[in-house]
Amino acid sequence: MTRLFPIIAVLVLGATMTAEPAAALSSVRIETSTPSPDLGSTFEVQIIADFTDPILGFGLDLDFDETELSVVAPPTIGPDWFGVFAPDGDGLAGLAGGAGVLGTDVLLATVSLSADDAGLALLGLSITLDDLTEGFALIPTGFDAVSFTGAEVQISPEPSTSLLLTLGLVALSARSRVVGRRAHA
Ligand SMILES: [Ca+2]
Repeated sequence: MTRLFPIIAVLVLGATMTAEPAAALSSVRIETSTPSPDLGSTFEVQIIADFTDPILGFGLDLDFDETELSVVAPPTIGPDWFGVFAPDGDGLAGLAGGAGVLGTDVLLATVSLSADDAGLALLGLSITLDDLTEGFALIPTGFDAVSFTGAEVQISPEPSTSLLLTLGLVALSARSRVVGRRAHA
C-alpha cells in the first residue's frame, strides 16, 4: 500500500501535466465615467466584455442598492448589437447579426445613473437563471461561461461648487488679514 502511493502520485501528476489547458473565460466588467460622483449628479456606467467565443446575443442585470443609485433613462445598447425586449424591463439585452461578436473591449450597454445617497455605492453584474433571455448565447446553441467584475463609486456629499466657494472665502479672509497687517505697519 505504501509502495502504491508514489506510483499513484506520479500518475496523477502526469495526468495533470498532459491535460488540455482550460479554455479562457469570457469576462464582463463595469467602467464608470467617474470614481466619485457628486451627490445628486448623473454619471455613466459602461458594461464592457472580452469574448473568447463569438456571442450571438446577451442579456444581464446591473445590480445596485436602489437607495444609493437610480437609473435615469433606458440604457443605450452598444454599436455591435441591436437592442431587444428584456422581460424584466431593464433594457439590458442585445442581439448581433450573422457570425456574432468576438473580441475585446466590446461595449454591451451604457447606463446613466443618478447618485442619490452619499457614501460608497457598489455596482455588480449578474444573470437571472430562470430568465431564459439572460446569458451569453453561443453559436449555434448553448451559453458561454462568463466571469463578472463589478465596480464601486464614492458619492461625494459635498457638491464641488460649495467646496470652491469655501476655498474662495478662505483665500479672501487670508488676503484681508495681510491687508490689515500692512495698514497697522
Ligand atoms: Ca435584465
